[in-house]
Amino acid sequence: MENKKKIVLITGSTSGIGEACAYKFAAQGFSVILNGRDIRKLEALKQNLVKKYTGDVFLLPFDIRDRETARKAIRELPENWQAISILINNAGLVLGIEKEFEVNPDDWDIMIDTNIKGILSITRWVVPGMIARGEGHIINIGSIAGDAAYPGGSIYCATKSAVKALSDGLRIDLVDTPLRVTNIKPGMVETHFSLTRYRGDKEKADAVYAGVKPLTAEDIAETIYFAASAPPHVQIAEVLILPNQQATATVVHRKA
Ligand code: 8X3
Repeated sequence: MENKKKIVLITGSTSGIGEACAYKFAAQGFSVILNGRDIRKLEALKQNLVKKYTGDVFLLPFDIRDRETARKAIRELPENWQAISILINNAGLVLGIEKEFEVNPDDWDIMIDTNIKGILSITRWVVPGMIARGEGHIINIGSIAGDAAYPGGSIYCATKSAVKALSDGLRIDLVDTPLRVTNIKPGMVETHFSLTRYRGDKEKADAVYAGVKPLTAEDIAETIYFAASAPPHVQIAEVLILPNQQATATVVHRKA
């Protein structure tokens, strides 16, 4: 059966911004391809989406660091799932707050391979099809961390700086096509982000948001949907989105 609805592929969709995008786009009538590492979480998300929106959901369970699996998974999508209109490169993470010269090299690899090479490989396998179909929008989740380094964030900030360069470079490479590229740069968003950074230490993770009303994953999904639903001649290149109490990555007003 031909898939008539527009298709969105979301990486890292089992939590946070990715999961909020899955709900938002399914609610708007999109067919959704969900990528993530945890098959049980993907199945649960699929069930909820189908129940709530009777939507079409296809699961792509793999780690985006696994380039060959990513290539095969995209290439072997069923025919009615191949015409991806929107790619949301969301999967990404931060580990630790050590100084640059103290970070465990294994953590460099996890952050660089996920946040940079993961985006590169999914983009590499999805964009040629978009060009052939003459339609597509690549939405990368960058960060305020890509605008300037901050203490304890050296490697993560470098990866998000790379996301900006990759988004700008891709926009240049696609300027003679109908495709669009958007870099979404959130500040503080309350998701698993800080819990992962502090390796499960909830007290430290909660302290990041103390006295602040942070953004929610849903706030970011709304912004992403706004960029995705803009008229075809409008390319929202970048959005820096912060809580009202945040001015820069390090200037935050905390209420007692
Ligand atoms: C998330 C924002 O400032 O915590 O990317 O790095 S920040």
